[in-house]
Amino acid sequence: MSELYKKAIEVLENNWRGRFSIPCAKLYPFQWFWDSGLIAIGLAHFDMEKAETEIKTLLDSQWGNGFIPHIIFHSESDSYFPGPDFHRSDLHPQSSKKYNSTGMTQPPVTGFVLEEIYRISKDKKATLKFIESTIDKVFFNHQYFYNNRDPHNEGLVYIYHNWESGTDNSPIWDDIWDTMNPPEYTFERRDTTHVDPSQRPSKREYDHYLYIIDIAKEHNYSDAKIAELSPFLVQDPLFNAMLIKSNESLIYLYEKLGKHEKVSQLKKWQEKSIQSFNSKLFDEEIGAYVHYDLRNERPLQFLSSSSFSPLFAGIPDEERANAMVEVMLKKFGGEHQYLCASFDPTSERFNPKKYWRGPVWINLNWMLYNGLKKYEINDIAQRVKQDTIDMLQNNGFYEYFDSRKEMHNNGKAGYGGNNFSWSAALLIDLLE
Ligand code: 9YW
Repeated sequence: MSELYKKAIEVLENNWRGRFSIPCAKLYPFQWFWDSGLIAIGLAHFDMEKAETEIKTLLDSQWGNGFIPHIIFHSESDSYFPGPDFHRSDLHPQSSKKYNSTGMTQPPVTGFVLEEIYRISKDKKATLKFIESTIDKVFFNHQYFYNNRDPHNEGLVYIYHNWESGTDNSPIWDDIWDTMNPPEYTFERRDTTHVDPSQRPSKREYDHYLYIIDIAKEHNYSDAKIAELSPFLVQDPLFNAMLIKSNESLIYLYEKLGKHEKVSQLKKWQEKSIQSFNSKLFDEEIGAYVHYDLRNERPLQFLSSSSFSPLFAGIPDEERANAMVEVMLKKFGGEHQYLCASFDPTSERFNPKKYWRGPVWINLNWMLYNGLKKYEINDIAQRVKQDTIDMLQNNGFYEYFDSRKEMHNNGKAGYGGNNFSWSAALLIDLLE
C-alpha cells in the first residue's frame, strides 16, 4: 500500500463522525449529500460497514415526500454559516422530524454509489442485502424529482439554488445574478475565517444565495411556489447526468435483486430524460452540453467541467462523445494545464484560484475518468487519472487545485479546505 493511499485512509478516518463523514473539519462540519455518497465509495474499499452506515445515515434524513437535503445538521456547530437557524427545514410540512437540515438538495449520486459499492464488495451476497434494504428510498428520491422538479414534463429536473448544483459560484450563475437585485444582508461569514477569501465567493454573491433561500422559506419550501417564483431555476447538465446515471444503476440493481416492479417506471424516465438531455442541453455551437435557464428561457452558453459530465452517464453517442473530448482538449487540455479545470480557461471569467470559477475538483475528475473509460478513450482517461494523482501527491488532499502546471512547483497549488474527504475517497478508488 503506497504512502498516498495510507494518507487517504487517514483523512477519511479523521473525518468520520460515528455515523457519517464530514467533508472537511471546521470548514464543513456536517453531512453533505453528494459528499456522503462519494465518500462511501472510498470507504467501501477498506471498511464496508462504514460505507453502508454512511449511506444509511444519509437516507435516514429523507423527508416524507422523498426529498433528501443537501446538508444534514447532526450537531451544533458555529464554524459554518448559514446553519440550521437560517435554513429552517421545519417550515416544510413533510421535513424530517429527526434531523435539522437545509431545504435544498444536491446532485443525486446515491443510485450509482450503491452500484459502485456492489462492484467494490468482496461479499456480494451481504452487500446485495444491504442494497435491498435501501434501494426503495433512492427510488422514492428519484420519484420526488420527476414529480416535483419537472414542471413541463420534459424528463429534465431543475435546481432552484446554486448550492443545489454543487458548483456553488460557477461563472455560469453570473448571468442569473444579473437578473436579480437582492438586499444587502448583514451576517458573519465563517468560511473566510478558515480559507483565504480570494479562494471563496464574494459577500455580494452570498447575498444572492441567502435571498433565494428567503423566497423559498416565505413559502415553506413549497416546490410549486419555488417553481413559480424562484429567480434561480436551472436545468443543470451535471445534476441531470447524476440522476440519469443513478437511474441506470437502479435498473441494474433491481434486476440483480429480482425485483422488477419499479424497472419499467425507471426505464420510462430514462428514455425521456436522455432524449431531452441530448436535444435540449447539447449546444452545437459550443460542442458540448450547457445549462438551461428555465426562469428566463435561455441556454447559458458556457463550457465548464459539468459540460463533460454526461460522458459518465453514457448520454452522448460515440461520435458526439469523441467530438466533445476534442473540444475539451482544445480548451482545457494544453500541455501546461492539468485536466480538467472547472471552468473554461479561455474565458475572461476564468479564475484558477477561486473555487468553482476555474480550479480542478477531484470529484469531477473522477467522473471524467470513468466517463472516458466507458467510451474507451483510454489515453485521455489515463491522463486524467495521472493528473489527479500528481495534484494530490504534490500538494496534499485539498478541496481544489490550480489547473496551471507551473503553479505546482512548490506544493502550494491546493486551495480551499485541506484533508478533504472526497479527494481522499476518490483517490482510493482511482488507485485500486
Ligand atoms: C459551501 C461540501 C460542499 C460540497 C459543494 C462545495 C462546497 C459548501 O462544499 O459547498 O458552503 O460552500 O461547493 O459541492 O458539497 O464539501
